[in-house]
Amino acid sequence: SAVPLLLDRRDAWMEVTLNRPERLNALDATLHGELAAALDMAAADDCRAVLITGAGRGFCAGQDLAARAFGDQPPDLGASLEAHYNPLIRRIRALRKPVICAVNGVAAGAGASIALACDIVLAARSAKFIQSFARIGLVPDSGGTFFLPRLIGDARARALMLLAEPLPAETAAEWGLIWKVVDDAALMDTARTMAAHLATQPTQGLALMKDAFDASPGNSLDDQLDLERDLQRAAGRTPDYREGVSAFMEKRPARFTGQ
Ligand code: T3D
Repeated sequence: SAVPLLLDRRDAWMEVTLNRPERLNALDATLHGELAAALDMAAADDCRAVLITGAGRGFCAGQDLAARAFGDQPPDLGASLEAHYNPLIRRIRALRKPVICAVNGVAAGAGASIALACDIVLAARSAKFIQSFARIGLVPDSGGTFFLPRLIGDARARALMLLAEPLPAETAAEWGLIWKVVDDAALMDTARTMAAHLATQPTQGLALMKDAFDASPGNSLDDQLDLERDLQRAAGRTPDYREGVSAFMEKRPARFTGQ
């Protein structure tokens, strides 16, 4: 399709749609460029939540392998990760607002890793997650070997990656890989309702919460307690905290500004 990425600014949140449906939204250099620009825009914009999804029957089939047909020289995939995949994952993780992923269909290779990098993953009941790297002789990338064992444990993560077997969305939810499975027809409504809700919430506090989760895997309990102290100090200084307490005391809904 002509436009490989669709960007839709809704009320207070942004919807990003991978749009190469004929290739199951596989990533080529152009799509990578557009995705980077879109995420930079989402970061700079005053929107308060981001929703990432895919057009058509797939979410994302990872690297576009048609762009990898090589002659005498093998491509430098390290350079590709440096240039595209690592910055993409870092951009998603660095967003100071909640990121929802609506996995509308198959998520394979780096496509699965992109979903796992998001804060809350919803998947259509028909969706599948495939750690397809082993099928083509590669290693999982885009943070897959970081996220997967942390989410579902080493035994399941290793087997999924070594076997490259598809994991149905229902099992992914049972295992704690994702937040919830939703009927296919209800996926986008559910995801958009969630994005709209999160966009009314105390955005700074949510961003600080993400900082706590990001640091947790590498921290001792003592370090994490110290970090929670620092983050809580910052949260306690936000106008939204003041509003949250006032609203509670006045028995009315809070009107958070995201500040
Ligand atoms: O290279 C680097 O920079 C290193 C970074 C690597 C990161 C990675 O993501 S490596 C992993 C790359 N991805 C894959 O290996 C997945 C390849 N795709 C598949 O295995 C299958 O397509 C799926 C299991 C995802 C879905 O299968 P199915 O049967 O539902 O669909 P299909 O018929 O295979 O695909 C539909 C079309 O999309 C088809 O085109 P056609 O025949 O209708 O013209 C297929 O070729 C195309 N397509 C699907 N995935 C890719 C793709 N074209 C290019 N690249 C793809 N990754």
